Amino acid sequence: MSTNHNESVRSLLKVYFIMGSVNCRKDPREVLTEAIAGGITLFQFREKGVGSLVGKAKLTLARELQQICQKYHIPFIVNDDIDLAIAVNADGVHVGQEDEPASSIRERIGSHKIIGVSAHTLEEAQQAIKDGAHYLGVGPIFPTRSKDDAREVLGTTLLHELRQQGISIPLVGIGGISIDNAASVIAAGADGVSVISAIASSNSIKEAAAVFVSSLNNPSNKNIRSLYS
Ligand code: TZP
Ligand code: MG
Repeated sequence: MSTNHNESVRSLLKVYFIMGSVNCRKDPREVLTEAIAGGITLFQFREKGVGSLVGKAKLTLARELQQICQKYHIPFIVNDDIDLAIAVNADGVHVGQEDEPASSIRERIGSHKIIGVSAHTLEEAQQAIKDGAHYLGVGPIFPTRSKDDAREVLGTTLLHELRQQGISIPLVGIGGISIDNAASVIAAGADGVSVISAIASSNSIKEAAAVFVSSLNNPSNKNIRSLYS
């Protein structure tokens, strides 16, 4: 896919679903298929944490999830594992501050692939932009149980600050985002929300995704708490 246009990445970030096998209460293939049916706009394969798949099993799941994404024209992003992204010819990668800089990743994966970088400060954001990131993931916005080594909770302050400083790159908020607080993330300046558990742990994956989509398209929509009980 072409990433020459900031705007195409911006619209892909709206409801950015992230998961790996450990985040799923049922078959990840089913979870992804239902989330796509609910209207997610982008998918990131993040196979991390205790009990996560490695080696061939990880590669196989990546390929299967990628095929589902391809069938429904949802770009497939790989978290951290650049070699895996290259092996499967993913649409892009997402990396953290501990990982390789975007500039050297671009040389390895090619200029037409999406590169997302996590940023926790203004300085990290400015550096990632210099290095050629297409979008920034900002968080954790709220407390999260989905990341063992999560940094300090930021609230929506950094999103505001980045926009106030004139940063116009696509931004997505991450960490503890639910239907109840998603609108505040957008109001602070994000183009979309990255979500693991509020979709993957829902009793009804498709409806959960659809509620995010409709609430972000129409922030006055009522929340549907029953999906998470
Ligand atoms: N990076 C910052 S917070 C987080 C990641 C990967 C986890 C987000 O998961 P959840 O369940 O949506 O809080
Ligand atoms: Mg990382």
